[in-house]
Amino acid sequence: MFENLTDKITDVFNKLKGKGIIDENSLNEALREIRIALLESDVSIKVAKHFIERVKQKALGKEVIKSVSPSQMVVKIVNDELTSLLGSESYEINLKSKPPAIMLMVGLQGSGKTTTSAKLAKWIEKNKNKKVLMASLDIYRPAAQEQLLTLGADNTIAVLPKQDKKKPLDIAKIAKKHAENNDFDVLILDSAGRNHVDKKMMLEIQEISKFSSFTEIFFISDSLTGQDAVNTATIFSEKVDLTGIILTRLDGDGRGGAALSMKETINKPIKFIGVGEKIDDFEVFHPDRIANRILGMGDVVSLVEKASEQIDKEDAEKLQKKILKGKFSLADYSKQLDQLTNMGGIQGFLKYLPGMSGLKEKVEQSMENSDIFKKQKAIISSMTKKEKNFPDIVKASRKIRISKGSGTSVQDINKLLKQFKKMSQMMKKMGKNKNLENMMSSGQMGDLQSLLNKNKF
Ligand SMILES: Nc1nc2c(ncn2[C@@H]2O[C@H](COP(=O)(O)OP(=O)(O)OP(=O)(O)O)[C@@H](O)[C@H]2O)c(=O)[nH]1
Ligand SMILES: [Mg+2]
Repeated sequence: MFENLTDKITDVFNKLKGKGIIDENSLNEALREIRIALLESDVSIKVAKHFIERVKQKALGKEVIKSVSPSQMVVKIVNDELTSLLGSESYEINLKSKPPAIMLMVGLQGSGKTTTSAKLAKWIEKNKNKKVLMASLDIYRPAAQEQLLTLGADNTIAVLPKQDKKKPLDIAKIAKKHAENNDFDVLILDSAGRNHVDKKMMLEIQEISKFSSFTEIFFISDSLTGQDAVNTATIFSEKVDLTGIILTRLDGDGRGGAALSMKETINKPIKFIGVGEKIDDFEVFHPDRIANRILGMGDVVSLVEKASEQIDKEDAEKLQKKILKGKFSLADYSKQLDQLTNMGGIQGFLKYLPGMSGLKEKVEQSMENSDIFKKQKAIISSMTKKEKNFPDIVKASRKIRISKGSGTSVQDINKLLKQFKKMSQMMKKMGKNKNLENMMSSGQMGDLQSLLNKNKF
């Protein structure tokens, strides 16, 4: 899986590597080729288009860090966007429920539901130390229930005995009772394969999905079916309340498009992947590792990460000095606001101020109110250099000019100036007081805390 994409993207990066400077033309050319590579890998047109737009936006707006080359920066940006396309973080399986935590496996015929039920059961027993029961709701395919019983026997996983002449919904209820009576922590219900055009079968799964509360309803998807997998997932997600996706056959030679389009299209995380026919061929889905596998450039990525950490650290230290000397200007403040969108900005710098780490959470809360920050940034960008350094000179006529230039009101400007003044005073106080730890505990920081609480920082 992904080999073709890896080869194509490696080619693009190799071409870029030869260039000292990456201008907009060569960036466009590289992105065009990456876009084609994505489409050839069966990524949907919309997803590929958005992906390229995001990479371009980031690449053009990014300052190149001195110790890395422009092409290395592009690798890092593509890597980050690829990771975010795949889902950014690994999701934990949800076992939070009064036992049994019930999970339902749904999907098209032959997508891997039964095999995956057993793999998941084994995984939960091994990694979460829980007692798992499986039950087959497939009364349609001959020997379907036996298939699950055999898988259970071969791998020492408990399975509900075969149920004759029962409807799937009844079997689900029996299985739940059985799990409750026998102290099982988890119940995995394997449903019969169905086609989304089969109304009766879709109605049935809808009904089953509502008979009890489920901690997980997994859509089991064959990654070899590419874009079709995404279309089917969309239809299923409209009918049942999916909590996640398990992609099977990632060991196959498909092109990987399903993995890349799934999250963005149906906004459900991929939680696990099947990578073979055996019971242990099953893994938690780690978007960063898959991105790394696709790009095959982990070393470049970590090089850029280290270099940017260093820059962040240097910036933060410079800022810290300014603050402690009482030389923090509105321009510095605006720069910090810029970084807020990248995260790690103010928080990153708070990290380097002794005693300030406790405020991180508050800053995070206040970050949510980014409209204020946008306004403030607009105001500051309409100021002259002198005004940014000496805000006291901003009087009536200047305020009117700035408000026109930034599309804000004089009141907004007053608010910002007042807030900044308070902030500067506090920072000066901090500069004089060597022991910030003491300041925090003696309550002198109360002012700053309450400012943050009110989202005014
Ligand atoms: N290579 C590979 N094969 C897989 C994987 N997952 C499932 N399979 C194979 O796919 C085939 C079908 O799997 P099942 O688990 O029976 O599929 P199902 O969705 O239960 O099928 P129905 O119940 O008929 O709808 C089996 O031969 C499995 O061994 C995987 O991750 N990799
Ligand atoms: Mg099956």
